[in-house]
Amino acid sequence: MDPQRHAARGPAERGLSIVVPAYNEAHRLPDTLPRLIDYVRQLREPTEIIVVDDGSVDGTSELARTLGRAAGCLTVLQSPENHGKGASVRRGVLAARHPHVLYTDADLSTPIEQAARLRAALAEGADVAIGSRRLAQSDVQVRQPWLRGLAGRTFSRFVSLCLLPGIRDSQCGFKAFRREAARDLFRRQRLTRYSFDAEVLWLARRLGYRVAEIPVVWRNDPRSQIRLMRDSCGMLLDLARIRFNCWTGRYGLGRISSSSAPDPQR
Ligand SMILES: Nc1nc2c(ncn2[C@@H]2O[C@H](COP(=O)(O)OP(=O)(O)O)[C@@H](O)[C@H]2O)c(=O)[nH]1
Ligand SMILES: [Mg+2]
Repeated sequence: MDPQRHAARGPAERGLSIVVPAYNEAHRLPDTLPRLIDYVRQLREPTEIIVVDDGSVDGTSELARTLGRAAGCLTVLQSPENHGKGASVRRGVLAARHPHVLYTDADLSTPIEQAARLRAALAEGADVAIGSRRLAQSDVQVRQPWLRGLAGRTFSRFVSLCLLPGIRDSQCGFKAFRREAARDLFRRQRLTRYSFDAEVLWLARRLGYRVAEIPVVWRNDPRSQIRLMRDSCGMLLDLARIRFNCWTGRYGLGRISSSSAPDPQR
């Protein structure tokens, strides 16, 4: 592993890109975007907000442009068709310009102020810092409905058993990356729907990036777009796809140099 890559990082890394995947979010953006814009204004460092509209049919893009016009820090990337949350996060992350890249769900179930916790972990040497609802210090103030919560916990446990030992919550929609790590990981990403988080974290470990799981606040917004039965089955199939993609060389892992090989301690 390259020690330079993991050295503590200082003020050179000022600058934050916030990516918001948005599928039919016209009902939530009037609350979400002003909160994000207020937050980035307070930071006093280079910032941008990238809304990725994934083929919405409710005027999400137009509304985002209107809400962001005065702020001058908001970009809207619009896809004509729906490609999935994973595809949209990828598009936003690859367009990001600042050294810290964070993605958040449009409902801000994790308040954006929690970004400071993830960025502190990046500043201390992590390449990837993931929000978690399942650590002792996590503060879940409004829970998901019990069936949705049970499905989420079961999936996370399954991911932890099969792919990501030691990671308690792979699915929280609030994650931050150092930009170079993000570009490397999201260029390799293949899954376009909800399991992309697990895929990106699995790739991060395989490539020797340092992943930190950080407790965050969570206030669930009940207006979920996930369709439990359909999406749960698809997500389980996706986990098998990660193994398949690995065997068939689709992640380009054969090109990992010995200096970036996975750390067997993790
Ligand atoms: N781009 C994209 N985003 C999606 C899609 N489905 C959901 N999202 C986004 O994913 C995020 C999480 O969705 P949400 O409904 O809050 O899911 P939950 O809280 O996990 O039940 C939101 O920002 C949605 O707009 C999709 O098909 N494409
Ligand atoms: Mg949500």
